[in-house]
Amino acid sequence: MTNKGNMDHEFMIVRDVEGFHRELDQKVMRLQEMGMGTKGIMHAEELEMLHHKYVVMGVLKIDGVEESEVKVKPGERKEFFLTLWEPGTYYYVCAELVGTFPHNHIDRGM
Ligand SMILES: [Cu+2]
Repeated sequence: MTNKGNMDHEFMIVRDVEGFHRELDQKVMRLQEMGMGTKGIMHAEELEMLHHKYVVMGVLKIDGVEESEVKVKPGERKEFFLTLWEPGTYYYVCAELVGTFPHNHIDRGM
């Protein structure tokens, strides 16, 4: 995967994309109401926890190492292996907030 854009992106696999999207929006809104700034929210532990709640684990590997997501910086290229063990519907999303804050990249169709 190559990031040809000028913003950070990530690739993660989720099953409940609507639940993740909704909770992400709600959490960002709640942190804003609490007075947290943009940078603080982008690096908030609460959002990281939300990623962990929804991400499908055990399906992504980079250089043989299991990862929960693939992060790519502008211009960066990363090769990874995706193995889905169970049949079903999976979604690949980018929940980054950079460049779209307070919205996330899922809102932009990523
Ligand atoms: Cu993105």
